[in-house]
Amino acid sequence: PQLYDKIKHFARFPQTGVSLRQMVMFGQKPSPATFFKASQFLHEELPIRLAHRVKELDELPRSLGDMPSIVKVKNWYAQSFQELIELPSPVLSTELKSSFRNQTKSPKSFPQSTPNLAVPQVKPSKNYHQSVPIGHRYFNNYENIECTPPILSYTESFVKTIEGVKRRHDPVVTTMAQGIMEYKQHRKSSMIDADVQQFLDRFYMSRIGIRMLIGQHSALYRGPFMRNYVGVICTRTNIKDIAQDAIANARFICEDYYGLFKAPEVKMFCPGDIEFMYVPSHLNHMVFELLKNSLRAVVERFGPDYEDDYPPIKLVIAHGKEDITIKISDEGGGLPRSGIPVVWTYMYTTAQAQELEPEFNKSEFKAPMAGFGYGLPISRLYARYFGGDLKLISMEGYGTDAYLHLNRLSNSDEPLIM
Ligand code: W6P
Repeated sequence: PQLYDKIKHFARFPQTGVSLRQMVMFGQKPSPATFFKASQFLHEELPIRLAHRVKELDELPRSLGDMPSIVKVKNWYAQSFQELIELPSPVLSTELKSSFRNQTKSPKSFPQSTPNLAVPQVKPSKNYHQSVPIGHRYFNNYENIECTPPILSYTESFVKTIEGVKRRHDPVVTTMAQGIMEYKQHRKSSMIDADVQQFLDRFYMSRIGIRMLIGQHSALYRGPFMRNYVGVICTRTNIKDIAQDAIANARFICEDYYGLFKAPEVKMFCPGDIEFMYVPSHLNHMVFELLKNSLRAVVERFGPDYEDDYPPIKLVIAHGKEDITIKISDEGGGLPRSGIPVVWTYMYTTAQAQELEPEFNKSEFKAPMAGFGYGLPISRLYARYFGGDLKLISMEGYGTDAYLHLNRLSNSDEPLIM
């Protein structure tokens, strides 16, 4: 009741998108002050994003919103919201926000949610060039922020809190899928499929963003600190290496699933080494997903006894000024044009949604090779999240081409609908 008032309040503020480039610039010289600033940003941004989700889950038609699994998910969002706003935070100074916030989108005043600590910790230090630890106070010598023990312990507990939030939400995709199945069994057709589809696209896109921000922050804080990495972003992602890795994994899964000695070959065509800024786990996830679909189509078209004669799958990588595109072509018989939209829907599929989390540990489950899971729609959201896209073109009776476009400039803002 009181919590829901706060949620309503926070849901009135616009979400602030962060581009890949901004994430890299912000995380490049991590210092205690950087973590503090980033924590302050996230400490107001995450509750806003969570509140938008709770509100939207709350406003779903009863026939869907009252499904037990959907209620469960909503409660996770509300609980995470509460944990964040109840975590005491040092006073927010306005200029800290400007490093991320787009002024035009900013509301006039920010929610005064978090109880302020008694000590005024944030204060520009004029003599920052002389900064040294004095007594119990630590001065950072280039960021103009005093890193006092309360600041450092705030940063620490904030990271712990958001890591807990991320863990709590691990089962969201599977639980939502369960909720959709509950709705399908019990539906009095109040919500048409297209609306469910749009809602889920928005919901999962938002989830990708929240998890990216949390994952990035936690990786910047805890490491591992690897060369060419800023948090979970690799500034020199080698697309060929990732494709090779995804090919090996997808073929292995295919052999395992169909009991084959040799899965269809995947021939890669890549002009030299292409490096760009991206999140390797996202990329691996998308390419792996597409390859599994192609492999399945080929094996199921020609049958398991065709083992040595499968037509190879072609993987072509192209790079232009704007885009890097990966095309994956199979001769798996294709899909009728009328079947293409179905590939992107969440409604027609049977569970097994977990396969499509990038962090998902493959060894824990036996890989589902069969049927369209949530794999393709969620992969398309991953592509779109950083300004790319995923398209399918099919020649019924021959095969399918999948085009994965990745935005090479990486300065597109996060897509934040609502
Ligand atoms: C198919 C169906 C499909 C979906 C996604 C990617 C590739 C393919 N091939 O036959």
